[in-house]
Amino acid sequence: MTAGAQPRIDLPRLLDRIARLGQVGAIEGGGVSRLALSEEDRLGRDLVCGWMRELGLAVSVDRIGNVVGVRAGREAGPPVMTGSHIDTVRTGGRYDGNLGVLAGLEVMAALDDAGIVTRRPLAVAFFTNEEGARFAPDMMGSLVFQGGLALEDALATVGVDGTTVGENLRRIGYDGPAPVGGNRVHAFVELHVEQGPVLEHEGDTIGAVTGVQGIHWIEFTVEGVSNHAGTTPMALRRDAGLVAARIACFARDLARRSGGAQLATVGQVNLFPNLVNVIPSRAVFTLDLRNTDGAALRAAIEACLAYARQAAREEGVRVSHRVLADFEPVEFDEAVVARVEAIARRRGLRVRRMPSGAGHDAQMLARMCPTGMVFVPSVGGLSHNVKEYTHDRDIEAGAGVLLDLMLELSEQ
Ligand code: HGY
Ligand code: MN
Ligand code: MN
Repeated sequence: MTAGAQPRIDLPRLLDRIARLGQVGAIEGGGVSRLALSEEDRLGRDLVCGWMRELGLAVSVDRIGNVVGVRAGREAGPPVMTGSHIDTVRTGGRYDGNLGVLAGLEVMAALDDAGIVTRRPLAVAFFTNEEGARFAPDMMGSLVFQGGLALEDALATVGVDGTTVGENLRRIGYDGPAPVGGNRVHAFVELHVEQGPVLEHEGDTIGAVTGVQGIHWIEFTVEGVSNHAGTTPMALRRDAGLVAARIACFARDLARRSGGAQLATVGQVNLFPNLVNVIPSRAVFTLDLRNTDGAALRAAIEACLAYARQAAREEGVRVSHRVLADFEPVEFDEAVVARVEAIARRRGLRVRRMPSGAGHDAQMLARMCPTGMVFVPSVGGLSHNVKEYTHDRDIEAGAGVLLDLMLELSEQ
């Protein structure tokens, strides 16, 4: 690291960027709706790419729309990379993903202010469609970046609105030229809001994230028979909506019986014809199953599929399913986790090791390089909610840990 002043995070500058990006797709209540590959996503991408160029980063866009800004080091070679995502769920907050990308830009700016050139190049990335709320699976861009999903399959993915990733990527102009394979990264570190209640509840400021739990998304389709709600005896019904409800209740009871490690969520339900006085002939719904224990997650998946078949037999309907996402639990690199802990302590911050409940791009990068994450507290544990909030002091603390972490990794 060339001699220079001690780099420091300029909090007002970081908060200003968070606020300005938060205006892109702003919705009532202080949140953000910036679904992957939407017009709002395009505007957000344009804004962040502009900031990358203002910082003198070499910006590349790859064929799935991942954007990487590189700051040259004294030596060439694979960069120390940070980043996250700027797409959001439809009722998202301004910190989920966005904080990690903008804190990465702030690290670059702080190094510029201090006149520091690191040994290794540094990079800030935002990956396409981390949320998976419009196009499954989630973490799609980072999965293609890592080589875990073929580009053609990703581009052909049909979203909840019936259009494909490829056509939307072209429409917003982010079907970039950079190849998606063969990426080399020295290490990847991601700053992210916890999106849960643990840090706040325990009074800790920094989470040294040990890994990410397994994630499995199933889309069920149940097909019964529409009929009149007033003339059809209960015993003669073939009610698709009922079977959907039974499967949802089974999954929740299964999770509750497992003592907390197993999570089950039915987030999306579509009934047809969805009318007050018509027995539904079709139900299409999603089941999100997660567990830190891979074997337990497999068992929960099988139990839910077996129950769905049993309920369908009992109700005389047909049930089919397709897998929308399937990711094993991931452990982050112990040396990186230990660095997060040591840096936080050196900065006088309370820190705890913890797994991540949410999926992150880091879980894909962990397949290709030493990877870790830094969490900061979410007020009230809220996320995927317009009221998502993290205190300024915690943003400053997290960005400071990220700065030191990238400096250490770039000189190692
Ligand atoms: O689903 C997740 O955990 C992430 O927000 N994509
Ligand atoms: Mn996120
Ligand atoms: Mn999210």
